[in-house]
Amino acid sequence: MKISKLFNEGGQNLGYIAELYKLYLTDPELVEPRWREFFQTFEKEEEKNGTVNGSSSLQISNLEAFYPREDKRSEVFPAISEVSALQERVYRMISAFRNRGHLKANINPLATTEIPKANIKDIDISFYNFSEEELKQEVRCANFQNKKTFILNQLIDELHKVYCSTIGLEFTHILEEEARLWIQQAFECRFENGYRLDSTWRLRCLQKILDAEVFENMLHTKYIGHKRFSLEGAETVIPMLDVMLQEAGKKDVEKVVLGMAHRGRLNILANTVGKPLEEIFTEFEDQGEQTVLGSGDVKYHLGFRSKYITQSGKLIELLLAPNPSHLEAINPVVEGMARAIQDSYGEGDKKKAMPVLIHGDAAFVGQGIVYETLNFYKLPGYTTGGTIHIIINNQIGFTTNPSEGRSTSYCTDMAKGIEAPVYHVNGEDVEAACWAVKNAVEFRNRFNRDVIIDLYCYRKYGHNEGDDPSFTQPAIYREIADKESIGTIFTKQLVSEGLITEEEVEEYKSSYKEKVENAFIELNSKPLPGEACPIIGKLRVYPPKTGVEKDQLKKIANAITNFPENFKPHTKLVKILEKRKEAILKGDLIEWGAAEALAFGSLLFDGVNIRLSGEDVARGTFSHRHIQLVSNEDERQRFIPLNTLLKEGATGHIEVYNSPLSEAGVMGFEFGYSAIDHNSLVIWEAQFGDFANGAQVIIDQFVSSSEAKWQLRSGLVLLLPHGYEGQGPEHSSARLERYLQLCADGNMCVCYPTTSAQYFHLLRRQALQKVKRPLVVMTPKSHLRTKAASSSILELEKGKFSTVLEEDLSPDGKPKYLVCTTGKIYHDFAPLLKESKSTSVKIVRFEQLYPFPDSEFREVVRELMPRNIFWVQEEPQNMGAWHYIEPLLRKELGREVAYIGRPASASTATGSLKRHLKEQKEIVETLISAVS
Ligand SMILES: Cc1ncc(C[n+]2csc(CCOP(=O)(O)OP(=O)(O)O)c2C)c(N)n1
Repeated sequence: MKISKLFNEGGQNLGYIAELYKLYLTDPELVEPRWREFFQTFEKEEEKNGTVNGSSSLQISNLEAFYPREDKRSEVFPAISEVSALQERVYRMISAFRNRGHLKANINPLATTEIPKANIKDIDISFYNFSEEELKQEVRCANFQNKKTFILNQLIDELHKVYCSTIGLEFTHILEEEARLWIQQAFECRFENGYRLDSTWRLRCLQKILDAEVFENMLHTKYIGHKRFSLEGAETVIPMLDVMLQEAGKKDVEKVVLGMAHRGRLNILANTVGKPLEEIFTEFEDQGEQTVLGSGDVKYHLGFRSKYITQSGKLIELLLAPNPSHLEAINPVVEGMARAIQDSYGEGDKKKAMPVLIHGDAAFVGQGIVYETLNFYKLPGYTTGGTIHIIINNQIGFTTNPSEGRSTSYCTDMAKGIEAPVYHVNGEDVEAACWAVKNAVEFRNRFNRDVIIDLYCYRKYGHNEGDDPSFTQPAIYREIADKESIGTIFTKQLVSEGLITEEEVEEYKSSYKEKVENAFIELNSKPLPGEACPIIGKLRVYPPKTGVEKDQLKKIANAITNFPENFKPHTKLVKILEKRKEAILKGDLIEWGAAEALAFGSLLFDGVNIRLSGEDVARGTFSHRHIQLVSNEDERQRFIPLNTLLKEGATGHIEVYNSPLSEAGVMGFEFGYSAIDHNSLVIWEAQFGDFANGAQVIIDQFVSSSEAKWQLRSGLVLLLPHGYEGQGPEHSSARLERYLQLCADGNMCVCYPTTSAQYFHLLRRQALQKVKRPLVVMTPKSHLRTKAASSSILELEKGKFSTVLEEDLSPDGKPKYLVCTTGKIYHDFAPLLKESKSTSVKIVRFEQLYPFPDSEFREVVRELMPRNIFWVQEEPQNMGAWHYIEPLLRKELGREVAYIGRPASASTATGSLKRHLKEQKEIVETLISAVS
């Protein structure tokens, strides 16, 4: 008989059996041996019948179908309780508390707000119909608190104490058994195993809370109405971070990378990260006008580096990453930074650097980038061995209530998808919060998984200090106005425990106040700094040597097909790679993919590590790269032939990661990586350049502006396939115009190379350049393998990256027309111009658009007196480089420049191939007739 059939025929016991079976699936030990045997027998039978996977009748989800709906359970259960044994009801109860006890936990410090929860009956003891007699009996307890048996009454008390106190733990969704059982045991036994902080630590926590409180009070009185995004209502975070760092120190953590938004940031900077108070106040006084490099940023976005010494004398380096206003955008950046630090320790060592992300409740549930980042936790290219997440859950987002901001019960619910344990903690219970964070660090260290602490608290003021929150949340704010501060509550607790007196607390507060006052005095007695600092300054590229000796190129060519004897890639692929190798060895034309392999290989000889990531980058979207090969016999085996260059004397290595299908998350990660590791060439490639706008926040807030705002430099390369080939509106344009619009102060480099040699030298220039700035490259699709875009080996050996390429097609060296252009359209019109005998044209290709190569351009147009000047592009007039370059050309040439290209358009490209071809033909014909 199938289990499903049994359930169908199970009549009124159906729900009960289903529940037992659920319990059995969680852990077979949780059900009585006779039930265990019973389920095992049926499983075996189903396996034999081959129905386990086919019919999925053993799946929980299937069982749900048989399980009575919530409102029917109470009807089913009384009937069962009459027939079933006490022990089975006890197991059911334990399971209910482990699964759903958090719903009854006392985690909300506010009475006027409600945590939206389903009405679950089985965490109510009356549900189990225990008689007076039964309550006194000894029962088995499914290993609860590591014990075999309990008196039922005591068991019920303990279940409440463990699962329904000020921490509500969600952990039963963790499928990895060892991790699940570890956390279960740690949580159930916490009161016996060091839950309470010792008196020294309790006092230290009180100090931290008082520091946090006094700091906010001082700012409140000194800078009335200034935005500071106070931490008040969530001061518990400060001792939590302190405990977290202590615990991290014990677990061999040497570096912590912190990312957080505005809420409480100044407080954390002052009281955790240790930014000098004077510096913080300077920012309040806005004295930075004189000192800030670049544009600077508002005070609550700035980062800081410092050193934290644990009680046992261990030094931990802290890096609080600067972040933009865009909530949660910092998440992947912090992960990338942490990964870069971890990689610097050597392969696989994820323990020494720990990422910590502090979130807001509304942003955590609302911003998609949160999930994109959570999804990294186990991926080889992106894991950081687990992240500690702390949510400052003040139960409001600006003026929006949770009921308006999420469909889930908790703001953390999506984190269950990555099997992270979630601790919902009452922010007014300082010790509970400290235990949670300690346990979280231990869990991360053991299981390399993310952990989430959802700190339920409140926000004392409005969204910022100028807002009146009672316009929109009058009842909540009436309650908050009457609340005792966390400092007061904790002081009372420690006073009642006899650890400290009220007078000592007041004395301590005064001494901290004095410290803050002194910082003000110090600040105001200092004269303002004199000279304003320059902005970041024009990017002037002092090109390193990028040509590569033929011998080295040959070594790299040989490596392209160098894989172990027992590793057999697809035979067709071997032929392609052999052909690539032969082309290089024989000195034939080098296509794009080969030039890229040669650039990468040569950089390995220069000691540069390469990290390439993006969707399907290992093969390449257009099947042009094949940098990492897959064994034809065992798909799990992968091999990167270029890494065999190590044996030839190369000292760098290359890592290639097919990324998740995410743009913002992955680009953010690579940005973070590249901001920390300036010695590696870090490349993110878009599947098609069009998709990069999914990462617009990362491009706008980090790639283009991080140096101006925060002096945070990155050498990230964005490879963006771009070009009009009739593939429709979403496979044509990387939106070159957007990048050009973002360029100023030498913040980054935007290039559109037209040959494989140019691409080769560009990559090498980027990697070898000392001063790092991001590089955006429009890369080809249809020209990946064409002769037109291929180069000779000599160009790789001797050449360099030319920002401008010129061709004089005039018969007498006195061209009548100047045709300026960039990128792929050159390959469409140049052959026709070259064929036409009647043209007298000079073509100038801008291979680098920004920084504008003014002197190189001047050089090629010197003494030129053209009759007409044209700019040719294939993008519509409101897109591409036109609006950027037109004023520059006009300034350089002192003349009007005529536009040839598609008219302005709302959409990037047509969806019709025929229409595309017609449009493309028209552009070329217009040009030919204009210059004929
Ligand atoms: C991506 C983004 N959208 C909108 C905003 C504007 N904004 C700033 S704070 C805030 C509310 C944030 O609520 P929550 O995440 O709960 O943090 P809290 O301010 O309550 O600490 C909003 C909507 C923003 N900064 N970033």
